[in-house]
Amino acid sequence: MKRALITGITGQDGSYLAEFLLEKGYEVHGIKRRASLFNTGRIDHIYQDPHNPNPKLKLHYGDLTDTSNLTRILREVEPDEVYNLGAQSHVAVSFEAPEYTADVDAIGTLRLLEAIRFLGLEKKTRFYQASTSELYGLVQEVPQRETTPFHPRSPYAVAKMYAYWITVNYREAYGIYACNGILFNHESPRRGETFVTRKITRGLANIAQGLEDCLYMGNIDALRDWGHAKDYVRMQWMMLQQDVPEDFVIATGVQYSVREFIQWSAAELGIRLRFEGAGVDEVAVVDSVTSNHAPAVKPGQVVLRIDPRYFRPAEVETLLGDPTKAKEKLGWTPQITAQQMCREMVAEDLKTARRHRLLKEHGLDLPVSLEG
Ligand code: NDP
Ligand code: GDR
Repeated sequence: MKRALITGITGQDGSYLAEFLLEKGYEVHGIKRRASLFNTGRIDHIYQDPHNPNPKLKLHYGDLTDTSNLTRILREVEPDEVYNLGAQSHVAVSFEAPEYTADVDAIGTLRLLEAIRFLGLEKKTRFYQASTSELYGLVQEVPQRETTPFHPRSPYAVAKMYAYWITVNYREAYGIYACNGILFNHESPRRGETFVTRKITRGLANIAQGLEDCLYMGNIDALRDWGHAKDYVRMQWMMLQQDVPEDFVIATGVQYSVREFIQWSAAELGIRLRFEGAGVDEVAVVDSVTSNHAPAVKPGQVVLRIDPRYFRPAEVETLLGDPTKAKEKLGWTPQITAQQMCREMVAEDLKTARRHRLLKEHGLDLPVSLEG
């Protein structure tokens, strides 16, 4: 039986990857951070009681900033495969916490690779690094592929650029089977609530149910190549099953704007929107409501405004990936379109919003965080 270690197992991708590897018969180990609240909501459904004599999923307390902890866990687990998904993964937050982001995302990757080397696991342990389309930043070529030059535009992307190259370096210098997956944006109902797609689907579902009044957004003309996290974790595993380690772009090859994603989400709720005004004064107004998903919404209501707080000091305006190499060499193609994913996300957020509305109607109010 193969053993895998996942950093970031409590995150969006970590949870889908853990499910995927368990189904493949792996023993899965994950690193979770100590927090003052439970932070395992995304993996509770696959959690196994530690009193079980032979659990297939084991969690270890740890942190990518803690070298001795990472080294001890690697020594105990001796994994066949390490998936380094742990990161301070929010681009906007990285402008506010640049040093921490570098420590976790850049040096954290070095710590893991160096621990593999220090423990003499170079020939046993395969390493996957969660690299990102943010490396392309100010794009030099359209669409972006493995050979497109990098121009990172945030402390997050600069930290991930170090992680990318240290992964390549340990492959070249020490013969470690180490690969970068250069993944374009991927989402799901488990996406963190402050990333743009989930902020939109959750925010509009809450507005539809009367739990919030208005959604405040940043640059809604940004263009992204959005896929589904389920499709992308399959590819993370495939990359570690080859004879020779290589880096791959993972994308759908189709691009949409944040504005389009807003329109789709509203349409799923039976709301037709029209945009009025320009720049920071632009708003989205309800044109009509055609379903019972949105009982709290009325024509003429302003449901979205622009708030410059959500603009970034340096923006990545457009990203579009070319997944040809992944298709040709690994036979990978994404199965879920951005529109299908949007439908799934809205449906899940609407379910939650309905539950919250019912609780509220019965005097059992739950706080709905407006932070985005
Ligand atoms: P999430 O933000 O959902 O998950 C990040 C994970 O990292 C969480 O488990 C988080 O723990 C953990 N983490 C954060 N800081 C530390 C730390 N100091 N030590 C250990 N663990 C830590 O990200 P995603 O699942 O979306 O992304 C997975 C990886 O892929 C990330 O590295 C991200 O940068 C990268 N990526 C993501 C893309 C996407 O579109 N989703 C695209 C390209 C790359 P906790 O739950 O406690 O916060
Ligand atoms: P991104 O994802 O920065 O691409 O990084 P995010 O969803 O945060 O932003 C996408 C685009 O939407 C614009 N935007 C807003 N973004 C947020 N979060 N909130 C807003 O209110 C808002 N309004 C407009 C952004 O400016 C941006 O252009 C994600 C993360 O998962 C990274 O970890 C990963 O590496 C990259 O995708 C690929």
